[in-house]
Amino acid sequence: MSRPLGITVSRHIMDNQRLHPEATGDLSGLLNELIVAAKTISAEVNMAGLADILGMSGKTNIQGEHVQKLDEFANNTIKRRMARSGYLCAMTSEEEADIIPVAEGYEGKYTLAFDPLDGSSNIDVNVSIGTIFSIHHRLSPDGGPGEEADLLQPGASQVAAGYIIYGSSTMLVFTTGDGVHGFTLDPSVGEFYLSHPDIRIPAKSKYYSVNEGNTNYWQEPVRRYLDYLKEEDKATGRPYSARYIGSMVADFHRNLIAGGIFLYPRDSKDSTKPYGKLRLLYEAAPLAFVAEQAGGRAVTDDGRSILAIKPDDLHQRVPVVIGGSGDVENFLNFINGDN
Ligand code: AHM
Ligand code: MG
Repeated sequence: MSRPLGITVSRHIMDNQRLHPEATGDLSGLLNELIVAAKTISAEVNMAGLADILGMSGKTNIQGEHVQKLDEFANNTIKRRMARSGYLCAMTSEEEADIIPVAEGYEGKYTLAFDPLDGSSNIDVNVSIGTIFSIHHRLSPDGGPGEEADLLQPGASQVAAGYIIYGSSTMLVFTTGDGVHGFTLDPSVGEFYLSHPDIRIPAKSKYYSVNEGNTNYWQEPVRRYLDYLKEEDKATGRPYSARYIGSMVADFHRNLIAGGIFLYPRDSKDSTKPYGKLRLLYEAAPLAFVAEQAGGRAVTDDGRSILAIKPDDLHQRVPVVIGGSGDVENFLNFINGDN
């Protein structure tokens, strides 16, 4: 069977670099390293069920190697590959409490925040999971190791962000600030090909994604908004439909392509605290950047722009409302008391 001569992700990255004569190639190099890590994780995710069987004891696989938990494997794969890439000065991961240093002598000018395998409750049940990443320029002078302050930057200053979804196929979706592009992995040749150029999230949809089991913990305007979604729409004669996978990457990806709004509101009644479950640096901010680059919006459950929030902590949580511009606008009408 002959293969289509598609645009590979490396070609896309190089073409993009040519549009920026001032570029040194470091960002392109960084993205390419990350893509190699993603392919490694994708291969392991696809082997997940099998590795368990082959491992039997849960300790060793057929090659006699240690069988790691997938999220641990994903974390180590990214951390080890990126530590000697020469492009980063520091990293932070959902799996690690402290800042992750890079190897001495390999310090570069960017930082990386990542969630190695988001949707961990879905790992063992064969449901889509994903890796999320966020890249910033370092703030400290080039040369030595990075500091926590280099990572604690608002989402608005991200240089690139995106995710890899391990679903019925593996897809990479990312932005460097010039729109959002999606690439599908052809596993037989190990290449990501451009499959979804210039993705635009539909402004208004008929779908919402939220864990409604938490309804009683939400603030009143959020509850009223959910009631509204379940009312019959005058135009269609139908209410919104619920779609909740429980992996943010998968829920977000579905909404990005098909339209929809995703919510993870705070589950505290204390409106002075920015609670919620999702983490700002490596879950909310990167997906907010992707959403806004695709024409959508991302706000907190009290209407603040997610990209504008300056983090105080590497693992800070933030309530998230993210989706098409019209859908989020509608949500804001409830928060602002216009509905
Ligand atoms: P994780 O990073 O530990 O996997 O947790 C984040 C995940 C998101 O992917 C998802 O949106 C959310 O947790 C689901 O939470 P819940 O089970 O409370 O609905
Ligand atoms: Mg996560």
